[in-house]
Amino acid sequence: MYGSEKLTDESERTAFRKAEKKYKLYFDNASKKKKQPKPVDLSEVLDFRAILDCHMRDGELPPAVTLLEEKFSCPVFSLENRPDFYFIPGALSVEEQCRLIKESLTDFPQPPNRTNHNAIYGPIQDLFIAAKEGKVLVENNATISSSESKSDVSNGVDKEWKFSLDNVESLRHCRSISSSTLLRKLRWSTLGLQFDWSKFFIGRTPRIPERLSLGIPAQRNSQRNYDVSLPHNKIPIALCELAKTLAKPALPVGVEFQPEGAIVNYFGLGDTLGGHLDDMEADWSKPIVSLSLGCKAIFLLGGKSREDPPLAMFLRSGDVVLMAGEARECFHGVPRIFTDKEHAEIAHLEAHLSHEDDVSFLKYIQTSRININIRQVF
Ligand SMILES: O=C(O)CCC(=O)C(=O)O
Repeated sequence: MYGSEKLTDESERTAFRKAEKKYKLYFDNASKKKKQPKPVDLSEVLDFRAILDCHMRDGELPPAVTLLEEKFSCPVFSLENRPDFYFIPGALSVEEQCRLIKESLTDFPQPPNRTNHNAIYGPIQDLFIAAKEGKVLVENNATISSSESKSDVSNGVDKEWKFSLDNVESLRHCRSISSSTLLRKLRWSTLGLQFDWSKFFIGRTPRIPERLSLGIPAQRNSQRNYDVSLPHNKIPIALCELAKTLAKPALPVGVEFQPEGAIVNYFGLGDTLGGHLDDMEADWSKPIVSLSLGCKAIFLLGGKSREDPPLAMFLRSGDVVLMAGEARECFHGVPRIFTDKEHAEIAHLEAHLSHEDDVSFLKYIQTSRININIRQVF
């Protein structure tokens, strides 16, 4: 599901794959200078911000787009041919976006929450701070001469890793990796009930590809991969309250969303999230509340089969998507993020993170996108 797989003939087989290939980042090899992204035709990408602007000026909505009147404090759009899918452009204030970006990099990946690094390095404490301080993560069986934090890391199996400030020369005989590389390779972390992605994926390849690639309608696999025995903290209250409020347009009046688990996805240039279904929760009438932060992305919303041609739409920082009911049976994914100045559309974040204390957050988000998707598990 994560990463960029080799596009073989297989990739051309379904309408979903064709769309992924159309929007994916490719570089122009012809250019001798700096690698240039190949131009892509974005004319068919649905732009809900432009639709919102047009609506504010009393303009007409595109034929398949509907505005849900009086459903929420800001305009909520739905799509005629994709029931139970909701798009709330600019739902998050710039303050909320910046707070969530900071939490996604500092608090959310902290143990006992799990990340994609757990499988190799065990739980890692304070990765963002370590990256800021230029620390190196070193396998513990090596002799390290100088001071450093004790047992920052332990995978609970057979290896221990800890952060060191030592220079590269003294670490020559140790297995080590810089924390800035680890931060760049951070792909996901989980909040609340822990979802052990490593049981589901080997590296970047799904273990049960038939479910993800053949367009088989998903079964309700409640708690299939949530491991309630894994130590976990509840989802932070502020995020819980935000998700409860945002979920309202997708729920009947009087029904409350109960956030129990969340996945934070981190995207850098060239990273993709392949077409998939989220079928691990018990009750699909409850929405997935999905928040976009940082660089702009293209989101593909397909149908119940990979053969159904997906709709492409832009996701900008502050946009919120809700997928409930029938929409939960639709394949979806992220084939592209834009990190260049013209397309990333993060000027409001740059202005808000301009204080010198925020420079490390700003640097990260200028080339990254973060998605937080919050779920009711039971
Ligand atoms: O990044 C996004 O906007 C979508 C995330 C998603 O589909 C997922 O984590 O299941």
